[in-house]
Amino acid sequence: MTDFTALSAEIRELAAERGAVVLAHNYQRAEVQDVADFVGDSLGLSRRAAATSATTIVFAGVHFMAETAKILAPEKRVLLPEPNAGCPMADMVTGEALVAWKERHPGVPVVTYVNSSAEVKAESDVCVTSANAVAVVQALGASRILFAPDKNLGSWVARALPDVEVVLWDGWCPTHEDVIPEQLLAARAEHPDALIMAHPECRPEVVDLADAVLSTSQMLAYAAESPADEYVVVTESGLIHGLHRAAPRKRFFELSPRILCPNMKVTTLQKVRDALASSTGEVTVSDDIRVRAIAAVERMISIG
Ligand code: CIZ
Ligand code: SF4
Repeated sequence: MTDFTALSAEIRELAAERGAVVLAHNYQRAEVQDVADFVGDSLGLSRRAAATSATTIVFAGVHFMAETAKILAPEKRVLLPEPNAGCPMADMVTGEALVAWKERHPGVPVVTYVNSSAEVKAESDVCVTSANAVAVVQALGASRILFAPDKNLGSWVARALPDVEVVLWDGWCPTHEDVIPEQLLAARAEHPDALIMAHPECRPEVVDLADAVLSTSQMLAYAAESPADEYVVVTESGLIHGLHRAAPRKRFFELSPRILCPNMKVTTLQKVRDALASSTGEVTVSDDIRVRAIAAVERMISIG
């Protein structure tokens, strides 16, 4: 095993020197999670970014997450250690394409998953996360909505709220879309006493086989609070590290093959160190887009 001790110490020293805070997403490499000041989901981390007194935020995650932090904390410098860390799902819709879609459905509110660019958020009425999508859409009270970009999360909302017609954008997370029902059936056979927790970015036929459908933050809370001792975890592999921290005496099983998001794994300790040392990878959002994007994010926060 690589010894990360020296690099981690250097990162902590640099962060203190520069007045920086290091945030890491639940899907990051274990050693990157361990060096961070806070680990969490994209919205939780963005709220940390807004609340911290630090002037620089190093965001170990993917581009849309750093952008969301910048939207909520515009006066701070937000650094993405690996600028090529993107999200293929977020890239499946552009602001321009969303505007054209809205024009075909005049007057129908646009509900957008936080896994989207600032430009797309700016064209949306309200954002949602996987933790609050059902609650936010319910509170919206509309009989028909447009939902982008994740068709799987949108289908989950539609099934939870049969009175709402959900028009789906054709987007998906390649990492979660790859999970097939047979993998869950095999895990169920191998671990008959375990509860299966699945992320709503998985296909409906996968979600149907789970005992609980949860966001990453919800999985952490569920595993800590539920009386069960064993869990099968159907989301990106990085969450296993956090689950062991949240519930140290419980057992967590992954599917085979493992669920991995390559974009979440490109950020290494070296890259976090380099971003801190040379202030590289700054993420910016133009004022015009930011003001409209924050309205959609704040509407979610106020109703979710
Ligand atoms: O919102 C997030 O951080 C993502 C991508 C997943 C989740 O369920 O927390
Ligand atoms: Fe995007 Fe999926 Fe990777 Fe999350 S796990 S960053 S939704 S590709």
